[in-house]
Amino acid sequence: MVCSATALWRALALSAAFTPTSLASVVVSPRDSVPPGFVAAPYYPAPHGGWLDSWKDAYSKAEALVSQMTLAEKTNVTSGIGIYMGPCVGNTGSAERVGFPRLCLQDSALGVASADNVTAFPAGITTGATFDKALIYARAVAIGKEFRGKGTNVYLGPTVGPLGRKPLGGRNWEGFGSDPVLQAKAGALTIKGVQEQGIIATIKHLIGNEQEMYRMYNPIMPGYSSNIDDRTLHEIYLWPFAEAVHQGVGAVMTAYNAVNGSACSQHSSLINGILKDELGFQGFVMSDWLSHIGGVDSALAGLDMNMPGDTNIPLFGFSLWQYELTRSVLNGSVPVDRLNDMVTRIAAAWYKLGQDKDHPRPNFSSNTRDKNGPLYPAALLSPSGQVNWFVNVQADHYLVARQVAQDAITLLKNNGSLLPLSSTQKLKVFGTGAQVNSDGPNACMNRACNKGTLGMGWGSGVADYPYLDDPISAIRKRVPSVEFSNSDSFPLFHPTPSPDDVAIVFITSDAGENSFTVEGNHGDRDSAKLAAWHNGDELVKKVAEKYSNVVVVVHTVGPLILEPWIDLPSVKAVLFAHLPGQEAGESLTNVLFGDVSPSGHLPYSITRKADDYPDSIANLRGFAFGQVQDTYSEGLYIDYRWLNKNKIKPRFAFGHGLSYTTFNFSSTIKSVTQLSLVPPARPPKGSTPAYSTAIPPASEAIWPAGFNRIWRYLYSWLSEKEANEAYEIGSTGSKKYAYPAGYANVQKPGPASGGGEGGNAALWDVAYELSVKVRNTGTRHAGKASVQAYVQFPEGISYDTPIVQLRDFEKTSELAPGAEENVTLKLTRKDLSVWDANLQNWVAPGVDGKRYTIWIGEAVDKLFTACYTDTGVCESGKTPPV
Ligand SMILES: *[C@@H]1O[C@H](CO)[C@@H](O)[C@H](O)[C@H]1NC(C)=O
Ligand SMILES: *[C@@H]1O[C@H](CO)[C@@H](O)[C@H](O)[C@H]1NC(C)=O
Ligand SMILES: *[C@@H]1O[C@H](CO)[C@@H](O)[C@H](O)[C@H]1NC(C)=O
Ligand SMILES: *[C@@H]1O[C@H](CO)[C@@H](O)[C@H](O)[C@H]1NC(C)=O
Ligand SMILES: *[C@@H]1O[C@H](CO)[C@@H](O)[C@H](O)[C@H]1NC(C)=O
Ligand SMILES: *[C@@H]1O[C@H](CO)[C@@H](O)[C@H](O)[C@H]1NC(C)=O
Ligand SMILES: *[C@@H]1O[C@H](CO)[C@@H](O)[C@H](O)[C@H]1NC(C)=O
Ligand SMILES: CC(=O)N[C@H]1CO[C@H](CO)[C@@H](O)[C@@H]1O
Repeated sequence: MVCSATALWRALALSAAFTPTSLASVVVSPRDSVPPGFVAAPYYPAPHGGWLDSWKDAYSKAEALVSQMTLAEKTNVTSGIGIYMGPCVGNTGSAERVGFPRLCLQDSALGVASADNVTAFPAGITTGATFDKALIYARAVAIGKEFRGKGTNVYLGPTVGPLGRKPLGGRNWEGFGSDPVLQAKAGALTIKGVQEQGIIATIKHLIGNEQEMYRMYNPIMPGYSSNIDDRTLHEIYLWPFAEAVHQGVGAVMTAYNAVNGSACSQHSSLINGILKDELGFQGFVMSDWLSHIGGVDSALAGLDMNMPGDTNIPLFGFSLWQYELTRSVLNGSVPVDRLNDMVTRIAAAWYKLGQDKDHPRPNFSSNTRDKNGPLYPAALLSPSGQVNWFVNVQADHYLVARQVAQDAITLLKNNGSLLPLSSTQKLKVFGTGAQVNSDGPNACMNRACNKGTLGMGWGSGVADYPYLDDPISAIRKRVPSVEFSNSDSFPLFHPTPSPDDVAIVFITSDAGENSFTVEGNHGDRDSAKLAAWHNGDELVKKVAEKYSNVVVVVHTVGPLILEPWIDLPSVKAVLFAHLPGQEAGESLTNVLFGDVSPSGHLPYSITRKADDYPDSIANLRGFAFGQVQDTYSEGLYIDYRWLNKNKIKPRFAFGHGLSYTTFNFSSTIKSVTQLSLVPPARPPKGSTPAYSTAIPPASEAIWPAGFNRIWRYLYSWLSEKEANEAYEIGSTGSKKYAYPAGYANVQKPGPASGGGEGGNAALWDVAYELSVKVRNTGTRHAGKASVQAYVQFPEGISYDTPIVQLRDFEKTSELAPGAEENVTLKLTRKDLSVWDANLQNWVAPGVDGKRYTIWIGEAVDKLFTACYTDTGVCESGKTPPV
């Protein structure tokens, strides 16, 4: 098919527009406009991996393997072979001689990208809206099986950054919602499900990638700088990454943008300090695609793999690693122990996930849907062969995909119980969003258009639909007489409906990656803002003038302003179906016609006005000469944290979601672990692999005689002359590399806040357990209840904390009327702590008998019960603080 081939040719054409001289390193002074106080402090050296017991076996196997590798083999493994040079979106070099294969790294977080016969799962935001841990995990198991079935090694997901700070942000929909704990738990369960299938998961993007525009470094402009204070980083944006590391994630991807003025792909305090030392990350760190801007500097700052191998202007056959990394080691600039650590981390992740045993090789091509094609498309003149084997990996995964889509559907309003509908109902459907794009669901490259049913956003975070079960087809199965106006305008001549007729209006809002502009939106919703696309709000109003019973179904990447029509008396019901993926139809009709009660809950707040948020959140950062500055001046206060603090009533609060039935919750709390002010002292680091630190001989770096190179393919070898020259510098020290200020090469013991995967292991001690008995108190409908636990910190502590913060959630199974179920929620030491930037540790400020209140409810504005940590009592009927 044309999609990826077109992408390839576009990229080739793009590369031709640059002359090689423009490849000179980015000429910018990256820190000149960073606001005072924000610093990217040096943190060196890169911590060696292997010091944690949970990775010991993998590291000893990796050590045995890496000690057999030559210099050129080692550098080969750390780098991609070039964009469009292999079957996957990222392909590393190999060390076949010692049995280490090329690794296949593949998008996307919602299914195998650019491949046939796969499932297009619901997006992350939809998955988050289920608030259902078992379902989040089940989706991940299915995704992992598909990535394995296609022969990939690395799943480029889950996405937890962007976290959803800015409602207009383009890629929020790839993640799970605008709350760190929702992102953390959904991310960790996704990693668990995927990695149990032997696929390395990649938590991304580290960090502060909260808008799309101006994210990338290019020869004239650096990527924007997200300026984040230490406490906000720890308590909001880093929280899901810590949980991912705690879950044993194998890979981390850095973000395009900078943090505090330093590019994330070479940010020493971020990668070396926070990720590898404090969080104890043992896997490998890769760059986002084409964000590699410094060769030696990124290696020193802790990057382990560059993707897809090219410089940030691809397709010239140039890399800052591969042959350059070989040179940097020979000339002594990158210490040998750093390269050994890079390779060992990659090999250890490979062993940890069991990929040394019977792991399939890629049997599909991201570059073409044809059976045969070029083996190295970017080489232009490439040998051809079979590249697609059309392995069907879908199994029965449509079932879990449909379940997620269905259980995510969020009923915002249901006045007069218009829903569920009866199948004898006279129905009229409006809006192009009800029917699949007439050119086919995959007609637009990377889904970069908004035509027909919107099942996912656009960019690299997509998969091809095997089919799209659209809403109108599913509705027709229930109500064959349904009439459909496949237009986003209200028909000029429309017969007057009778008072009982029901109209369903489909509206959409799309967003995606900055590599494509759709209807004036540069990834972010910079043009459409928070209004429905295609005049959808106008359509709803017109329909509501004629019909007295209107249901609005919204397929959206995130929040919208619903004020133009939400209070109209005839707009009786509103369903957010989020981005359902391929199973958009039946999942919706199951809810519309009452086979199941809706049980989705909003993974973000819906405000009445866009500027209910402060400027730093409400607006995107626009063009600036030099570096665009995005300063997180709102600190911890995003989404409901901000609204609560500022007493702004949203239209629909975070967590809101109605059901056809009602539930009663009754809770008890019990203390499990007595907390201390700070966690107990961490254990010292264990030992790490020990290799020779001598610069290897130049002979390990030289092209094999008579090697037949593929044009523009990235190799790790040097000519004999180059290798000897570099070795001469390295062995004599005749030239010194200009190391960054603060550079050192003595391993550190690691900070007090570290010690285990994700941080000090004691942070995951369970402090309190809550048992919540949930009863379906309705008489007609079965339903699933969402139970959410929010912490309110003690009064009178010396830290300013958001009024309430989500800390755990559970969902019941489907409860028949009268039935009950007990769910258990847990609060850890970390859940009850704040990050003290002076102490550089987590502090539980309420240990001396102060009262934490744990609020149990089904949304941040529906908190039914207060449980007190000091007395162990739970009370219903208290007035919640928000
Ligand atoms: C960014 O700067 C702030 C303010 O100095 C500091 O608290 C924080 O630790 C810095 N973050 C990183 C990742 O360098
Ligand atoms: C690097 O990887 C490529 C691709 O697998 C392979 O052709 C080449 O021989 C490898 N180089 C070394 C030094 O093993
Ligand atoms: C494709 O993957 C399957 C496993 O799903 C494996 O059995 C097969 O060998 C692979 N095909 C190729 C050509 O590698
Ligand atoms: C070593 O090689 C790297 C890669 O080409 C280069 O950036 C660095 O400046 C060199 N170091 C010395 C001391 O020449
Ligand atoms: C619900 O409908 C009733 C009449 O059926 C009306 O009085 C009331 O204002 C409506 N409420 C909302 C929130 O639309
Ligand atoms: C649940 O039922 C109990 C006992 O009937 C009652 O006291 C309590 O207020 C109810 N709670 C909620 C949240 O409705
Ligand atoms: C739920 O827990 C309560 C109190 O611990 C117990 O009495 C009840 O039997 C449990 N209900 C179910 C359905 O397990
Ligand atoms: C079962 C199935 O969907 N098979 C498809 C796999 O992909 C090839 C090529 O796109 C199709 O022809 C098959 O129908």
